[in-house]
Amino acid sequence: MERTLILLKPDCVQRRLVSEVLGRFERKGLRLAALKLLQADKALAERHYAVHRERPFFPSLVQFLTSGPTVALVLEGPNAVVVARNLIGATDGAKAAPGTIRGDFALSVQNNLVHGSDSVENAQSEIALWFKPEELTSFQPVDAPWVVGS
Ligand code: IDP
Ligand code: MG
Repeated sequence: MERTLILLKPDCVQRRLVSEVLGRFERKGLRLAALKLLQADKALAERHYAVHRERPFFPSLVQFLTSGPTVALVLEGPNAVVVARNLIGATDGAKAAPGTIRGDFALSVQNNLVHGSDSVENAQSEIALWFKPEELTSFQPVDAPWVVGS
């Protein structure tokens, strides 16, 4: 069982696509372990995207992530990291495959609606960055034998 950090970025909230995007993860069978709406400050955005700090788009990216509220969530399930990344699609919305979240709703490389952790290791540090341990829950959905198999 894995956990991954998902951000519904400010463009997703502004465009009222939160329920659509969250619904795709839920319908896949991933389950919520944590969920909140918050305004990210510059320090949080810079830490979240620290790996990109030398890239030319970094200032614009930090500005974007702090430009409005973000929905942060933790999803749990078998192979949650790669499953979520596949649902999200390629970084550039204009090139992302139809059927993926970005392929269906994004046209921009920066304003691409959603973040998903790219490895189990990064998921753990990103979850710790956005959530306190007591904000995380774990439960067994009643339909788990039907979704995951036994
Ligand atoms: P990912 O979100 O698909 O993992 P990354 O390469 O990790 O993509 O980039 C992090 C975020 O930075 C992207 O989701 C996007 O918002 C932004 N970004 C990536 N490449 C560019 C670019 O070339 N110009 C502007 N923004 C970019
Ligand atoms: Mg990335």
